[in-house]
Amino acid sequence: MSRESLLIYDKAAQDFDHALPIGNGRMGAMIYGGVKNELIGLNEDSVWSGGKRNRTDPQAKNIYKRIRELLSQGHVKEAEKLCVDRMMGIPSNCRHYMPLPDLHIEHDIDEANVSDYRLSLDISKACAQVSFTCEGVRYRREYFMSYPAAVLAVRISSDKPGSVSLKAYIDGRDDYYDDNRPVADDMIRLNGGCGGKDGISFACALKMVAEEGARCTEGIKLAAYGCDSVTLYLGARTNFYTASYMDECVNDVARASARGFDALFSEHLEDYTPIYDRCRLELPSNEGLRGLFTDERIERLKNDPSAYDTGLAELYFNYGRYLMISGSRPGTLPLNLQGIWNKDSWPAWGGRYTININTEMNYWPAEVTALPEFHLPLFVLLERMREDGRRAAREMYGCRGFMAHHNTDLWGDCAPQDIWVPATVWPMGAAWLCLHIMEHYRFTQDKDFLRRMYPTLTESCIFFEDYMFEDEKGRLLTGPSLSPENTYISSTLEQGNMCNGPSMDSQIIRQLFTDAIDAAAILGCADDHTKKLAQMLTKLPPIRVGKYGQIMEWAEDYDEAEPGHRHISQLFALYPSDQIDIRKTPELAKAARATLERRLSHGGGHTGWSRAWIINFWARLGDARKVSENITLLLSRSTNMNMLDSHPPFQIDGNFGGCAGIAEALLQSHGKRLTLLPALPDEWSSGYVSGLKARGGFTVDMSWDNGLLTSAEVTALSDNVCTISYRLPFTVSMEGADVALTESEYGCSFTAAAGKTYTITLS
Ligand code: FUC
Repeated sequence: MSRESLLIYDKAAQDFDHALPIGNGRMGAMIYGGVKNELIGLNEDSVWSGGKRNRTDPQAKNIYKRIRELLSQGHVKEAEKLCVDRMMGIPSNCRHYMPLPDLHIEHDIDEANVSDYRLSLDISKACAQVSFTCEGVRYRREYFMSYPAAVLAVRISSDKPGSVSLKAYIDGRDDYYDDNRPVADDMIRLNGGCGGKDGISFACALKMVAEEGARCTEGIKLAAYGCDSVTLYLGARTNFYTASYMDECVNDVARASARGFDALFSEHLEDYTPIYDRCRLELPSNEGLRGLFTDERIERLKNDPSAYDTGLAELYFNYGRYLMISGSRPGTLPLNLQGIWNKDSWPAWGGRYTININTEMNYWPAEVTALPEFHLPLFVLLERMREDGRRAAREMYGCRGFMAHHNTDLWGDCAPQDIWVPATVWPMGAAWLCLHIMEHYRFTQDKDFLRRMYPTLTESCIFFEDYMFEDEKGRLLTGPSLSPENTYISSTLEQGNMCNGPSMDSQIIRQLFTDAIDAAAILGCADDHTKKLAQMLTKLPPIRVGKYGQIMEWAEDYDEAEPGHRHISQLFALYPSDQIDIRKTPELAKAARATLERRLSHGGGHTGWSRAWIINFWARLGDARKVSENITLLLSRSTNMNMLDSHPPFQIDGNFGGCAGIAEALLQSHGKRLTLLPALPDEWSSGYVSGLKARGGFTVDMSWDNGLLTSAEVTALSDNVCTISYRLPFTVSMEGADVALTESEYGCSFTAAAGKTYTITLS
């Protein structure tokens, strides 16, 4: 078996959903592969629509408790009206993401005579290629985005000297750039801005190096005639990162061109490949299917509901990791709704950080698939949110601490977003993001990180200490709030969104307080505040089972107006949290299953991200068949031909959620145990995975055959108790010697020593 790492097509992309993404974390490019007119869509992650601002409405403070009261009394419509009138942001939207101009290459080719066309993306090398034959000459274009050199490099060559003639230029929406002209006889620079005096300004520089032949500038274009090969270097910088952005992008391309394409490409491979290779998955793949073009493989699944393509699932996993490495790096902004790849001046949902599921989902595979440092940009944004989140807490709710609603932007805006009752007034955004702190610690065991982020975690808890209220039953509830985007039907048959104490809020707060208490214990800094959190935990409403045997979504056992709704927020407790666990809370796990079955039987899972979440749920419930079915549905119904996730439209969260779901089928490490192959689909009967990470700081390599584990190795990062759970008995050895095991309710435990590798063998 070899890894699935190639996306390949026999035609150029006609639209964005066929174009292939490359990126260096900060800059992104979509390669369309046109023969005569090549279009390369460009992005830079800090190109957003404007500057930082304060949108909180202090009037909210005078009204939110009244809204809470109205909701308790069942006056839902009145409460919702007051919310819309008095609790929205001023103005109502955060900033939104925008594209850079495009790079165009006009290749002097007789398109009518082109044959043997190929467009491909090799994700094991993070480079794209276009090749074709025209009038007996074979042409090749190679594209990669270098992280170390901070440039896009494109080489156009052929097997016949003197046959490359082309023009290259950068252009796009001219309402947002001021200047686009040659700054040297081989370089063009475009300067632009996105509006507002404190807004984002950017510059792109394009440099051409030609081998033999002639080269000149023609207006805004760089032209090459009769060359052996032409290499283009493109740099982009913004004032978000540096005041000298105009000079820096010129320096980037000057430095890169001085070193040359081959040297940059070797450096790129040295940078990229070790990260990509940290984790390897090999599933049985069918050679016949491997011979098909990628769009044919996806079409095949669309056309035949009973078909599956294990190799494509493997490719989807590898692609998720590729997109994370290419879409964000330490020091850049986190992945937004489109990662960094966006063509629209006004993208769907503004291409923002939607933090009622989507941004969190982007980071689900980061730890388990061995990309922990790629998680870090999220924490930088979280830190940036604290200032605005404090203001929102203080001015809108009269509370200490910090909080955010359901969106944020590059500046960390925390005020309400949109004027949309089903989503806008939801106080949980910052809290959910804060759960990533302990998650990063559990995998990496990085105490310094935890120490640095602990104040953020506790500051989020402090908001809820002030904000929650005790109802007549003595329960601590949030409100006014909602269960993200879903509508209930009350006992009086009234429909509503706003409510007090939706289940997801209590589940997030339970995890938040538990994380803060655990972090304090690890850091040895527990105090009276930690004790208070422990007391408050006992007053949070428990997870409850409703009339359909389902996990209740709201504090009352309401029906849903749309029982197949894409959000399944009440199962937050099953994944990503582990408050519902098949071993520890079997009754709740049964109710979680009923919840999923109810959602799915009403057409649930219709967006890519929702389907991806469902895969993770089934994996946690140990249902391999459902995992397999839903992976196929994700591939066939919610995957564009370039393998990017489709909401529709393109939204990258499903790629990451799906990647995490595949990992979750192979290894789980919640509930203080490592469960090996917990939901292995029958079609993945034999396989191999290495480098998966587990909570507690373990690295896991495994092989299996006929659906059964053949060997597993667990390497410990630090001294720690390791509990292994597998459905058959096993022994553990280290350096050839047996390791004594203690049986516990959920597996067999031993004390692992830092740096040692333990071999698990079936007995
Ligand atoms: C939430 C979801 C939508 C979409 C948007 C970006 O509002 O309900 O489906 O993913 O975020």
